Amino acid sequence: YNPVAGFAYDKYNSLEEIQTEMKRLKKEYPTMITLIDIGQSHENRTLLVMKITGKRNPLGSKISMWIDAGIHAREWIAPATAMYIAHELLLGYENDATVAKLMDHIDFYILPVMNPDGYEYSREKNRMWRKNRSPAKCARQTFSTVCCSGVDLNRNFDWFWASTGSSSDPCHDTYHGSAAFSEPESQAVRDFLEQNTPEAFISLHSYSQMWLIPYGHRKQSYPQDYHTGLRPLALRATKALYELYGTKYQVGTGADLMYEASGGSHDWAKGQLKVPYAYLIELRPKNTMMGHGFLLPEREIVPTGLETFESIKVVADELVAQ
Ligand code: ING
Ligand code: ZN
Repeated sequence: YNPVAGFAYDKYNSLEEIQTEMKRLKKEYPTMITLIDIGQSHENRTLLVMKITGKRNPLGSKISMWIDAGIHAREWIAPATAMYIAHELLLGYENDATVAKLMDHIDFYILPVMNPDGYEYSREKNRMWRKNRSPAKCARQTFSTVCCSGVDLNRNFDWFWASTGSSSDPCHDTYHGSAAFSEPESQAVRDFLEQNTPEAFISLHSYSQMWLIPYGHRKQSYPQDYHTGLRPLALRATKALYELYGTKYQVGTGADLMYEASGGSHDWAKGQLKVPYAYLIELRPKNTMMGHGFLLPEREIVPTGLETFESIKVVADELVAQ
């Protein structure tokens, strides 16, 4: 964080820089922002949610949209995009009547870094780290014992937990944990969302340029409103995204487009919490870029933020229209 220049929205920032900026925004927009501490990580970092809302409240009781990012440590574009969305909302309230209207009707809850320990570990120790930093668990092998840390938080939610595309081996990148919601980070998100269930739930990941709809745990498994609600809205959202810079997104379930994987937060949000619109967005880039899919250049942060914001507005608009 540069005290003179301020927060760099076009750079990858540390957790501390991100949370310092959230506190600064709260000072700048005291009536529009509430900071909510929803829990701690294994290593006692704060899971800090920023509630952003308009100053006028035409509906009385508001609808809400949840956006989380950084559930996977190495997907750095996700926290950067979450911060950019917050920035666009706050600036838009003064300068853009469409954004102002959305904010007067909707409470936006943004958790920019859901896995703060993993995020810092990927910055300091291992750029390709994916999981959280839960203390090492040991597994006996034929001639030795191997101990590994970390649980894949996007396999730790209670939706067909431990059934597909996840591992019971603590050394694997998709280790699902010892039980559903075994981790403080997933528990905190569950507890908060059970008390504050939103009308839309969006989890930001990278990479692949895909807009994923529940359910991801099995091929050809869809909520009953998949064809009437979830998919048509996803197509409209990705069309708006495309119109800004021509960035193409595929739309479908993770199981149909990639692989089956159970315990995902978007599946749990739809299946268990009954959030009407639950999605997982795989941001830029499209391809591995010769093994560097997670290393999206910083010059793409702002364009990714802007095009993603176009799609978020479509979802928000649908909530208001209903
Ligand atoms: N991708 C998601 C993952 O958790 C996913 C996508 C979810 C695919 C559920 C299929 C089913 O594996 C990332 N970014 O890890
Ligand atoms: Zn991910």
